[in-house]
Amino acid sequence: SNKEEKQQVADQVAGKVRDGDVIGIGSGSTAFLALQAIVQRVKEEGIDVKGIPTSKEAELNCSVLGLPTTTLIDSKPDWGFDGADEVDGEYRLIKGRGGAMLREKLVMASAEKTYILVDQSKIVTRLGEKFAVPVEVDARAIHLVESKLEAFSGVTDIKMRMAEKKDGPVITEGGHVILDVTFDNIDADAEKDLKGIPGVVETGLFAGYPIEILSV
Ligand code: DER
Repeated sequence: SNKEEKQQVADQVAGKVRDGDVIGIGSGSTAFLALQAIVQRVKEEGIDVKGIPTSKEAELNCSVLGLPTTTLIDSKPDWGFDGADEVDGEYRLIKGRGGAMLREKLVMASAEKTYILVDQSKIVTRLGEKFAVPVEVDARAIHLVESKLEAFSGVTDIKMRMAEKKDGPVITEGGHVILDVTFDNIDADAEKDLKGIPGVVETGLFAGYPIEILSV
């Protein structure tokens, strides 16, 4: 089952921990299983490991589970792990279902390597097949960004991500809003071109980062 698959890759990640490691801690349900497995090893072996969380969710989980943490200001991750919503044949990712792509990308870009933990349901032949690409936008730039996106190659739909447990839009940890952008084709320059639009803070497109896919 995909729960067992997720647990298998989580255990695989825990096996990679070395004493003294500073590890980027990913967000989402699969990363949470890996964090639990890592903390279990840290406690059993009494090794010195610090985490750099990629979201408030990950920060809270580290605190509850008892993993010491540090920040990108004070430290650099030796390696990291994170989940993904889609992985294509060129190892490009869509992430950000959890809305944490800004911090996730900063940690992934800072680490030597990030293990991407996925079950088979995340592997796609066409990137964008199942998920829209979240684009984090400074709310003051919504009209500017939407107008630029409408002229963007491959864009078929743009939707503001609305909150479920509060009125109005989802507000990210950075204080921004998210436009979920559906593509029927995501070309090689899409991540760079999206970031080139004034007001775009980050996107859930991750291409060309040092990653290794762990999937079962
Ligand atoms: O939001 C994120 O980027 C998460 O990593 C997400 O893409 C994967 O979460 P899951 O492991 O719960 O599917």
